Parts: sequence; C-alpha cells; structure tokens
Amino acid sequence: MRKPFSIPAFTLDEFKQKAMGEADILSLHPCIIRGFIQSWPAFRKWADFDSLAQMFGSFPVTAGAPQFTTHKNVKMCQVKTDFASYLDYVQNPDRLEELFKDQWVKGSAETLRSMDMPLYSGNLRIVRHSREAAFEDIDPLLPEPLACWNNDIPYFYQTGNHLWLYVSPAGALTPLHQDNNAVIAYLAQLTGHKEAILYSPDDKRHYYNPAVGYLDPHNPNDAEFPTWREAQPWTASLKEGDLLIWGSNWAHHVVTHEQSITISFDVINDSNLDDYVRAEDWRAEFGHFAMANEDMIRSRIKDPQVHQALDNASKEELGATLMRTILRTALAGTLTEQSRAVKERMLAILDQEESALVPEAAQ
Ligand SMILES: O=C(O)CCC(=O)C(=O)O
Ligand SMILES: [Fe+2]
Repeated sequence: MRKPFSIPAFTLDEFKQKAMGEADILSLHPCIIRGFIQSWPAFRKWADFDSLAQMFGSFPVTAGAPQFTTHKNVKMCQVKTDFASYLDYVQNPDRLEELFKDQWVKGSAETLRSMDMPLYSGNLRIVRHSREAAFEDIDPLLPEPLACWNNDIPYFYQTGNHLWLYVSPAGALTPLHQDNNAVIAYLAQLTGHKEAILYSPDDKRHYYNPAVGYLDPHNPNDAEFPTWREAQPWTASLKEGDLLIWGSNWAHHVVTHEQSITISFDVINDSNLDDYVRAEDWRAEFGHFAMANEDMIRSRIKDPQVHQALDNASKEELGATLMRTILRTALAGTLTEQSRAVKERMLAILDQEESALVPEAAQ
C-alpha cells in the first residue's frame, strides 16, 4: 500500500500565495485552509442544535447507516424523517425506536442496533436558489483567489448541486464516492472532528470497479480491487474552523470521530465548467423536473425542440435541450460580461454535442 500523503494545510494567506502561483492548485491535490470559516456568521449561528432545529427542523431528510452505499454488497438501514427528529436522535440515540416507528425505508431499529454504526443524515437541502438567506451566513464563500461561477449557471441549485448541512454522530460513515457533476466541493467544519481519505481521479481504476462499486479504504477487497495498493491515499484530519476543499472528481471517504456539524458546498469555475456541462447528472435532474412539470413547461416554453423532447427523449436529452433553450433566451437579453461568457461557453458545448448527433445528410 502507498504511504498516505497528508493533505497540505495552509493559513488563508499561505493558500492565497500558493494558489496565485498555480493555475489550478486543486487539480494537483486537495487543500486544507485552517480557520477559514471562523469569520462566517454561520460559525456561531449554525453551531448548536437548538438553532439548527429552529431554522431547519421541519425539512424532510433521510438518514442512513451508512449515509448511502457505493458498493453492491453493502447493506444499509435507512429512515425517512424530518430534521428535528434526526437532531433529537443524534442527541439521544437511545430514543431510536420511539423516534422512528414506521419510518424505516430499509432495515429496522433492531438491525441498526446490531450494526455498530449510527444513522447519518446528509441530505438536508437548505437552499433551492442562489438568492436564499443562508448564503449571508457563509460569507465569504471561498478563499481567494478561487472563483465561483455557480450563479451564472441556470438552475444550478435545482439540478443536483448543493449547499448541504451535515450533522453526524461519532461513528457516522460516508463511504468512498465521487460527487456528481464534476463539482469542486468543500467541507467546512463548524464543530467536531472528521477524518477524510481522498483519491485522485487519475487513480480511479484502482479504487472503482464498475461491476461492484467503490473500495472500502479500511477494508480493501483484493479480489474486487486487485490494484488498490497502487492508489495514492490523501488524508485529512478536520477540526473546528477548517475548510477541506478538493477538485473535480476526487473520490472521498469520510468518517466522523466526534459529533460534528459540517457545511458542504459545490463550486463551478473556469477549471471545471466544461466538465460540468458534459456531466450527465444535472441533465437527468433537469429532465426529471421538466417531465414532472410538463404542462407548465409546454405552456411557457414555445421552442418545438423542447416539446419534441418532452414527447420522446430520455430525461438526460430533455434536460440538455431545455438548457440550450434557456441559455439562448438568456443570451438574447442583457447580461453581465461574466454571465454572458459562461452561458456562451455552455451553449457552445451543448450545441456541438447536438450537431454531432444529427446525421450528416440532415445537416
Ligand atoms: O462529510 C461527509 O460525511 C461527506 C460529505 C460529502 O461527501 C460531500 O460533501 O461531498
Ligand atoms: Fe461527496
């Protein structure tokens, strides 16, 4: 096995210096910026359970042990609940049975008790739009000089990209996975202690087997991942105030060691916009949304290509067709220079794909 590399940790000033000297520092390795989030209003306002229950208690969530699965043979327990009940469980794990009576989607309270792993809710969706108040509490969003182009991408927060809030008890597990949509992502540690293991996308063949899923870095299976020893692990120990940020498609495995509150955020900028546009996940989410709101889309959008896609395209194709129409409409109006540049770049990629699909005789 390769000796793990410690993910480099910087002060904000050191990070700035380093990142100015490297065109795309996050493609080289993930980075930790110690203390970065101490100036966020959320660092105080979101760091206790009573405030969180008050702000987000009624939101629906699922909680799983593990958080989700990324290997075909891993069994999980899962409940469908609201965030207030989940917070109650984290503080009083003994109340498991009474808190989640008929809400088990997978497994049961009894199975969970035999598992030696707590429930973990990772899908508290606190924003649906870029204008929501939550953003005021996590300002500045990114350490300089990193840019964030999310707001120039139509429907960014409705198409599989997120500002998440993760509350987890000691022992909670997020198994190895890559995030959707080639996003740059971070974990901002408000309270508690987590340990993360990350792997570069260049090593993917060593930790991902399409027939079974992802490696368990703490319990590698030689038959399923014969070359896992070739993969270079990068490790991080995250404490209160730290920001761990990684580039597109870095896989990550995260264990909570001490009850934890973390904010996670997805970012698009110059370094990953093209990969974002080519990703399937936002297309599927957008196409799914369009299918579920077919009447509204048909009445508001007159483009015959969208109507045709609603009739007979896959949800990914529908999502891409709808995005092209939205981009074209936006580009016909007044935009900032930056917003125009992002949208033109997105449309060029989508148009190019589309023309590659049309048979030559029809062109
Ligand atoms: O903090 C965790 O448990 C994992 C979070 C994660 O996978 C993410 O934010 O992408
Ligand atoms: Fe993730």
